[in-house]
Amino acid sequence: MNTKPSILVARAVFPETIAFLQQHFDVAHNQADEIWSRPDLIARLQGKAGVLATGSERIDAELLAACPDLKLAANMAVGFNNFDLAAMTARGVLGTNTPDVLTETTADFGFALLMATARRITESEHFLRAGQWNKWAIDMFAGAEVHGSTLGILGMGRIGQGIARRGAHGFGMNVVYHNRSRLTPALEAECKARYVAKDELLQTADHLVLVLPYSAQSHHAIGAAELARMKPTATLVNIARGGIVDDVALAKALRDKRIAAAGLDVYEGEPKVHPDLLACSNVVLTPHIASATVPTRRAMAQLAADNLVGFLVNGQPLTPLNPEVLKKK
Ligand code: 8YV
Repeated sequence: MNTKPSILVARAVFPETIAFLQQHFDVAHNQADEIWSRPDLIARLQGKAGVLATGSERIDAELLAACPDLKLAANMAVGFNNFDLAAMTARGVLGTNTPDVLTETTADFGFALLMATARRITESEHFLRAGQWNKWAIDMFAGAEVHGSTLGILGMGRIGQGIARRGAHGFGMNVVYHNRSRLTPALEAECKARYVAKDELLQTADHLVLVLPYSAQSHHAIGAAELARMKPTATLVNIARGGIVDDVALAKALRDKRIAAAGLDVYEGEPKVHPDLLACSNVVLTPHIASATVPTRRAMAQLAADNLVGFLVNGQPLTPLNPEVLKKK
């Protein structure tokens, strides 16, 4: 008789992750990486104690009511705005995420996007590929300075701190940040970062990087009013979540040269990208790949799998988001 708990892996993962999970669970998976409708997902979750989810699966009150056997949703992401954590806690369903393992990789990408944006790398490559490069020109793709400039960071968690360290120590940047709470003096010193009010951040940053979690409070934290406060020479980089920036307002600011350029890895309503952004040449657009290196994606998948085994087999998750659920048991 099979006594293993049943779980669902909602998206394609590395084959070794499936093999690892199969040692402990009866595993239904989606190695074909089909896009399931919500009713499909709910149907496949019937009788499942756990789900390995990605940012694409919304776990909310309606889904939980329809999936009464579910005890754990293990997100393969550090962000968890696809979870209604209050609804999960109310139903005694645990949520876990994958912090730490992606911090440095994501900070690397944030910096890469900042550099590509400030130095107009993709825009100039498109020009070259289009056969338009026929002479040198003094101002050809002249961009903004990175070294020695002022780096602004909105949201100063682990990834924000990684970007601050890169900017301060690698590029001699003057780092200012704004966050819900201030870092300890020791961390501020390590990151060489100075806490400022949001308005000062907007006004002083030459490059503003967004690394804050998405919530109702951070929805459109950067809209027309905020963009109007920024320097006309500034660049804006979003590696956090779509919805933190008002994409329509940003496209207008880019069109009107209210700011110089933007680098975006995340979008409102992704994978759709607003056509107004697609029409702008002064924006670098990447498809939500900030954590995408093979070692990091392996580490994220393993941590999500370890959370499934840790909780459903041993009662001990590694990175719980609502640990109050554990106390209730
Ligand atoms: C994920 C992310 O690739 O960790 C996060 O929060 O945004 C990315 O690393 C994405 O959410 C898929 O789960």
